Amino acid sequence: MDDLLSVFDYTIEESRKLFENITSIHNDQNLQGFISDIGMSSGDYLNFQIPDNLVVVGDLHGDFTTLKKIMNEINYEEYLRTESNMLIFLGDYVDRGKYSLEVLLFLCGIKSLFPNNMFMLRGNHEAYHRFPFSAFDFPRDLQKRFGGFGQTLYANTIVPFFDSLSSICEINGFGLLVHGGLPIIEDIEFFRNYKFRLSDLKSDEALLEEVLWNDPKEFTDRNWQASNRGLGKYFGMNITKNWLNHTNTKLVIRGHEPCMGYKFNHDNRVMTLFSSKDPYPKFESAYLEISKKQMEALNLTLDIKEFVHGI
Ligand SMILES: [Mn+2]
Repeated sequence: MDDLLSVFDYTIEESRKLFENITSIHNDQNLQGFISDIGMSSGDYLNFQIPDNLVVVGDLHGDFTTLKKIMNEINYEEYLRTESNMLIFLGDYVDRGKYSLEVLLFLCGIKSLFPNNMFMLRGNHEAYHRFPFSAFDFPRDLQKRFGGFGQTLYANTIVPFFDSLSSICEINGFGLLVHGGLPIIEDIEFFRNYKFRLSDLKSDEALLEEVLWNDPKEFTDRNWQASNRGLGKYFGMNITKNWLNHTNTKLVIRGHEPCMGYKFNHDNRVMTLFSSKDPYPKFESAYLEISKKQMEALNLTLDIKEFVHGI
């Protein structure tokens, strides 16, 4: 665990090198297609068979303390040494908490050691340069700490790193992992080639915005509604049912909304995980840890909350 804390001593140059290294790992993986025996990457879309074990962590928002606790609890080095164990983060690494840079550097450090079974998905806070919003302080934090070098680090190194992150991960027979939620798909023709459509969200900004910004809502009279957030939409139960029926998945696991660690929508078919505590004193944080057997046995009554750990 000492390694974990060394990110606090990184120079700006060491930080730049680590980000660039991970950006090139992501770009190689996206080009290469296959990541491991159980997975492939196609740009923004990752696709895996059910791994032996799966850990999913929700929004972190610069909360290094909670990240450290979760990594200690799962014993991440031991866990990731087995390549069929997967660790997936749902995005929103920066802003609000005190340690945005350290959270990013630590996650990049894990990725450099375990490139094939640790994945960071993109959150809306990793796409500010595409969809700007007011509560975005990260570049200002970097500028305060490092002056003009901080601005350069953000613009020249961190933005390309953010652009190299995939946005969607589908685990066949189990679930869809994404930061915000399901896009509003009402024409089922979409599902004929949905994997292809999801593989290049960077050139489909409307779809990317929804994936990063949408939230589930309990509608009975409509499929969707504009979001109060100003970006993205609220997606209703019909959108969820449609998606799950036309893909080989049982549920959606997403972050994006503060809650008491986790919450369910749409008859337990949409699970929200939130893993940030320090910047959100009124909420709780949690992560998911589930085995292959448990994923395979999961039925529609969804006993998945047994596998959620408060932290
Ligand atoms: Mn978010």
